[in-house]
Amino acid sequence: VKKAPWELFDASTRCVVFGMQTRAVQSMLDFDFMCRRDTPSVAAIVFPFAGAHQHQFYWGPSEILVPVYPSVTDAFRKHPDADVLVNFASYRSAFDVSMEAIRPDPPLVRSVAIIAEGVPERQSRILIAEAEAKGVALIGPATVGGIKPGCFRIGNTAGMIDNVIAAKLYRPGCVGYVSKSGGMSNELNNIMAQHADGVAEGVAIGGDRYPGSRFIDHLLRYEMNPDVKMLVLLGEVGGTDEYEVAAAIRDGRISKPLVAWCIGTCAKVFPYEVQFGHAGALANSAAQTADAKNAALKAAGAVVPDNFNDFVGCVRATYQGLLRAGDVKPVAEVPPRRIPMDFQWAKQLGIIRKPANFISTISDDRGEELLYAGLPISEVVQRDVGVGGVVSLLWFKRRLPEYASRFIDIVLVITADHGPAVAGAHNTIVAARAGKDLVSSLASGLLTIGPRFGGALDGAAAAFSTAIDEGFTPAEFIEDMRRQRKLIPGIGHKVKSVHNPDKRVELVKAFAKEHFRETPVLDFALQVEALTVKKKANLILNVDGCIAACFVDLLRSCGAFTREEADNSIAQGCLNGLFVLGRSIGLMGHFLDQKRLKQGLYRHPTDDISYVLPDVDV
Ligand code: Q5B
Repeated sequence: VKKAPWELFDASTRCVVFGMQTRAVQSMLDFDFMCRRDTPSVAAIVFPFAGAHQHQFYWGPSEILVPVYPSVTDAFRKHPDADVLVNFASYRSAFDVSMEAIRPDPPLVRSVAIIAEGVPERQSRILIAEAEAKGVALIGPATVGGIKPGCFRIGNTAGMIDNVIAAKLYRPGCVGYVSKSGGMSNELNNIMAQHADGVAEGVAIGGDRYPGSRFIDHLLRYEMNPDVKMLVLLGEVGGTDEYEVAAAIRDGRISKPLVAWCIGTCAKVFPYEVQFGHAGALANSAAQTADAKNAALKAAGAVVPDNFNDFVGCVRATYQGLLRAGDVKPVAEVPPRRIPMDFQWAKQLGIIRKPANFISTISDDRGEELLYAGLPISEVVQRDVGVGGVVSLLWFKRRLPEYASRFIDIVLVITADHGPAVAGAHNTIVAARAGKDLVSSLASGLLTIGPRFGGALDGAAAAFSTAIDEGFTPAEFIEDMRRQRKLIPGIGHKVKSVHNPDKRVELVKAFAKEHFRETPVLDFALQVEALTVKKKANLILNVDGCIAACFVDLLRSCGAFTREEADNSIAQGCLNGLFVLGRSIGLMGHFLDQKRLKQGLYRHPTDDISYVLPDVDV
């Protein structure tokens, strides 16, 4: 599409955005929709770190897909209607990315906006020379870009949608402005909407010492543009570009009324040269001071206030003058198309709510720091609460007394492994030798945990505590279980017995006796054991039963739980969880061991299987 020489952007302008800047792209599309553009201004995105794909965005209330390409060249070749590159590359790659669009002959673009700050000045100068040679307009580096109401918005220029609406940027006014930065542009957008009829086009050239385009370049474009009736320049201390503008007024190249102000007049109160926020905002000579430049602009015929407070009055007076002279017609107000508010933003503003599908009360990763039951992770580490402390935070949502966390640590240590022969380890080993991965082999072992192997803790806790609560004697309890034809969970072991005591059980018992306030459930379980071992020496209180009994005593007596909370936690299955957690360590050990040993597929020896088949009459 042929554009007038002063026109960088119009209502059909399409661009390619470099960088996966999804928020900026959505802002541009929202602006387009609001301005009633027919087509989205973003034709494509370039993201070198992913293959070609499509990314979903909103077009007003509906959804659209914007193609993503791995290179600038690909994107422009696929979208010949795009002639602007909005370059969000970092200062490290902004040069190469821009060059990819400018260097070809003919260039792939008519204009490039470079957002990055800190682009090396040497690279900026090469870019400027190359762009000039190819007739490509540069905006930036170190800028938000610019905006042409009703037509095109570069990236995040003009900020959030509410700001765009407040500054009436969805429809053109008659003011063409130039400034250095996004903040200064925002100020101007607002002033032009309130004290004139709004912005026709605004460009922030960027705060570097070597901007890709200068004030004069844009002001001369605006001078040629019949839709621009009034010019505004908001410069700053540093550099001499404002003198070129003054010269253009003097020699008649700029004839439209120009309101100008260079900020930084306060620099003179400092006893030394002040470097303001932008790289170029430093007066290296008397001529580069804001005062000198304001004086030169005023002398040339620009409308220059005495101070920034009067700037607004100058804008208003100049616009009113144009109105009175009939050079400007009042703008017909057209309401912008409504952009649906994003859910997240509306929620942040507190104007909508919706029931959550999930509720989590144990951890939160949304803030600056991960929280475990409200405790920042750095505190968890600093206080050295150990794995036992983390279990108490994530399982019980509270910090337990130090001895309780230590007890959990001990339980995890003693349940971590019991050799390769036990049911769970056996299955992990078989799975590992069948070529399965760590997670599958671990799962195979874990899925073996059940009421006979390692998963008797919950049952033991329920059985012993109910017996006590209901006032059974140990003998009555054993008889009751026998009558129900149930084995007592937590009693009995395949290899451990009175004659071959389980050291793990001794350790758990000793700790509980030393640290717990009281141990009624453990005492009851030991009285049961005293009776069962009379029947058979292996009917000892086993590791599951001992941990379970002690844990009920802990939850009920440590003071961190009400009785109801303690009983609920037990009923919810937290005790088997202790064995699962501890034994996972050993199961993974067995998996790694088998892999290290490069053990082949396991096949059970047939001489170890008794084949007893039914007799069938053939
Ligand atoms: N009898 C553990 O059985 C075992 C009885 C009982 C009353 C009982 C058995 C049992 C309950 C479940 C339990 C956790 C299967 C065990 C663990 C982790 C581990 C594992 C490891 C690790 C052992 C012989 C006679 C029979 C039975 C009677 C047996 N248990 N009576 N209550 N609980 N316990 N599991 O040796 O008259 O002759 O018919 O199921 O707590 O898993 O290391 O291996 O860290 O990995 O096969 O420590 O006790 O004995 O079944 O031949 O029974 O005693 O009725 O009486 P056994 P059985 P009768 S810890």
